[in-house]
Amino acid sequence: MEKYTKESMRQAICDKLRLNFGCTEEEATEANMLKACAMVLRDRMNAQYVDSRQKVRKKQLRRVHYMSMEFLMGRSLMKNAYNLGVLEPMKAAIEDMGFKPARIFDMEPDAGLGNGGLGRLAACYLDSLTTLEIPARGYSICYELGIFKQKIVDGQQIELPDNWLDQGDAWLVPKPEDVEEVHFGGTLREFWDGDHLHIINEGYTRVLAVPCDMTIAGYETSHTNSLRLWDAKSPTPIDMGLFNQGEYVKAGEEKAMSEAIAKVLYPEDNHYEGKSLRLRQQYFFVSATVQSIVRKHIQNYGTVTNFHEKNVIQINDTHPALVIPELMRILMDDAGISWDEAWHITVNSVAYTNHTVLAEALERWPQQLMQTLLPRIWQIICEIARRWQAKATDFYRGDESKIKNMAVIWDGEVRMANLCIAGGMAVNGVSALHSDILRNDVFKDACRMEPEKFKNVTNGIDHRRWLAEINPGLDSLICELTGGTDYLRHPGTALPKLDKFAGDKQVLARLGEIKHANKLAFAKFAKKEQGFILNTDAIFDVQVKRLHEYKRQLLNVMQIINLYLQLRDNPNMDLHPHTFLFGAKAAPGYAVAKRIIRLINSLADQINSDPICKDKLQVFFLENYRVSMAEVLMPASEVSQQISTAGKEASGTGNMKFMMNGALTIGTLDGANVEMHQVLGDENMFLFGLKTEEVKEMRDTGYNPYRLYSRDATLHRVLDQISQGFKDGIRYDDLVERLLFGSGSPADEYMLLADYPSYCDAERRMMATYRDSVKWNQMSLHNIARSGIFAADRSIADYADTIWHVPYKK
Ligand code: 26Q
Repeated sequence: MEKYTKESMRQAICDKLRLNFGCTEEEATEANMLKACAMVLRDRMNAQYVDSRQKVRKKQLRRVHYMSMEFLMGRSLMKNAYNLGVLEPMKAAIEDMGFKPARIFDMEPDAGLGNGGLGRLAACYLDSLTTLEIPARGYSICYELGIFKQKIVDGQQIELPDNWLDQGDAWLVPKPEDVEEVHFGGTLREFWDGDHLHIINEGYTRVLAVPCDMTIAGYETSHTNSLRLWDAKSPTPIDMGLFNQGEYVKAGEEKAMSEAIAKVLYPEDNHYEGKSLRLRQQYFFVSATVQSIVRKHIQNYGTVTNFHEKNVIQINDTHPALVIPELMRILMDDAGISWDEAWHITVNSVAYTNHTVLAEALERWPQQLMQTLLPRIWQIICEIARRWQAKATDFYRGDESKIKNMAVIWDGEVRMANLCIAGGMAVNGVSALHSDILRNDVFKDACRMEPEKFKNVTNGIDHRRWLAEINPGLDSLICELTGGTDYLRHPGTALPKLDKFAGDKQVLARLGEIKHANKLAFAKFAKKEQGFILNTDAIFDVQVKRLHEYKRQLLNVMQIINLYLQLRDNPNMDLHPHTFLFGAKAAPGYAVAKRIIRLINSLADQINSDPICKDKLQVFFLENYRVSMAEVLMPASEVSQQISTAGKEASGTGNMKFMMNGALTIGTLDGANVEMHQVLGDENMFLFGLKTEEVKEMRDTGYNPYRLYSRDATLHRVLDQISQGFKDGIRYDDLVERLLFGSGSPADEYMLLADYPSYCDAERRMMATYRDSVKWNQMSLHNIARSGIFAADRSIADYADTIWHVPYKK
């Protein structure tokens, strides 16, 4: 296809404005411009998509189906323009037409169809799947409302609906011709036909699944994939019978029930709640997806017997676990093959990625709910459970505790992780440490029985978005020093070339200048968004991630209070100016997390208004942390806080984004920090805290946070300050109580007090290093140079090699 020039791009945009909005470029609003630009790119991607599909069909390649309840896509205009290689002509054309490109890009709402790490990972993987030319499709739900918008009112989180489709539908193409029908409820009737047992469900409720597709462009390739988002529609607009009886509200109830399925994304992350609507969402998207995959497969091959050779279904956590019984159902009840044949196909098609070891996040659905909502699926799960249990009993010679651990159904609940282990061909963790914990702890017994299923694929991020696109200053420096744009396709081999510039003062100074320019840009953003005045000469010390006790935002708060109290004791203390930035959404029902947000705001209010802190200390809570904010923040960050209790954070991916943008990490040996440490060494990051084994041991031998509190005077002082609160008069005794005594949970469950002294020490080492800007920039350079292992291209290559067994572009 012809490359766009500024002129041809301008013409294309003009045509879109005329045809779709009936306006000229002079009359167009910024919103019109955004949509017109999106349409120009969408046309091009769709044209490529037709060719890609044809090629895949002709070559009969194995396809990857990536199923996830979340795809946190963020914005797409700049990303697509970048991948298509038309970012420059597009910016020039926009400018030529009298608009500011940055303002147009800023108009685009984030597609916030995800909570955090797991959802963003899925989005990064779509980019790499496409760039590596793997035939793939993502599947999810077209939520009307994405992750809530966070407002801070009087220091507290308020949730507002995120109606992203108002402005953000420009990338979606409805495909009504590919509609699927999903059935809920009903009763089963069994009958024999010769020697074949038929199982029929009668009296079920129908919901239509209508696909809305988003085309995905790769970098430097014409290969194109897509993300299929299912929208829920009722097959009947209204119940005419009820309507005619004058029951107007009742007449519309069924429609409302159906359409509620795609209304809203559940905002809990790393926490499971057994809500029936959530289970409906899961089955809705699973059933529509599996039906559509099997239908296409039969169209192409005329049989299901080779299904597993031509398809692989990767499931993002257990949320789509019902693919296993659903695929069994379709193969047996619709395609008419036997249990054994269907099982062979299923266990060779489905692979499961685990993202958490937190017990409260493992999905367990009540049998009652499963049985009434999905009677046939329940039947199949029972049979899977029975056979799996027989296998385990045989293997472990009836050892009750092992059989209990591995059970798919236990105590009236369906355990989704065990279902995935039984019915999948692979189970992978998302970092080396996490995969070890799965093998040796969480899924130990299953792993002994089927060790070959257990794999590791360390997470990665789309480095083209998270470095090149958002940090153009750093991108140019890298290109200059490594000899071109090779790093965009081969970061693992190109970025290490930067290491040899560690002694080059000029390069180090430029790195410092780039960071400073990015800090100014973020300060401008924070001023515009929230009216904050950031000190751009201060260290930008950042903790952004979902709010959760295990992530220990409170530990960071404790350390800041300590610093503040020291400054109060000694206002002339020699302290390099320090700006602490927090960003975090709390699940709306997570009261403790919300209290911590309020505490951060109370502390910020105190410190930012205390004259003693002027030009020295600042604390800000960034409202509504999201993908598009991270894109401005990552390039400006200098310190990355990755301080979870060892063994709790499966991987982390924010840690990788900071590293790639040259921030230095203060962190525990948790998740992917372990692998970061392997490439960086002690000398290029600030490690602290208990290791996974030590955490366990301390728990087992009786951890006593109260003793630490009574014996450590600074710790005592910090916690008392939290209890008492700050100038706004709000006390936080509840949080301190939770640390010292626990309340329904173990005291200091995440061991903040145990790690506190070592954390303060790491902070001191970091501040001392910051004074030596040459040293700092050297470390920063090494971080960038060695971040190549965290590119999503590497993760996808690992999946392709070890789990999917599909070829890809090298
Ligand atoms: C489950 C049932 C009902 C309602 C909600 C949920 C639910 C939703 C989202 C459970 C968990 C999540 C999200 C989990 C998540 O984001 N985990 C993170 O995944 C990242 C990518 O692998 C890792 O880097 C993080 O360590 C992990 O916390």
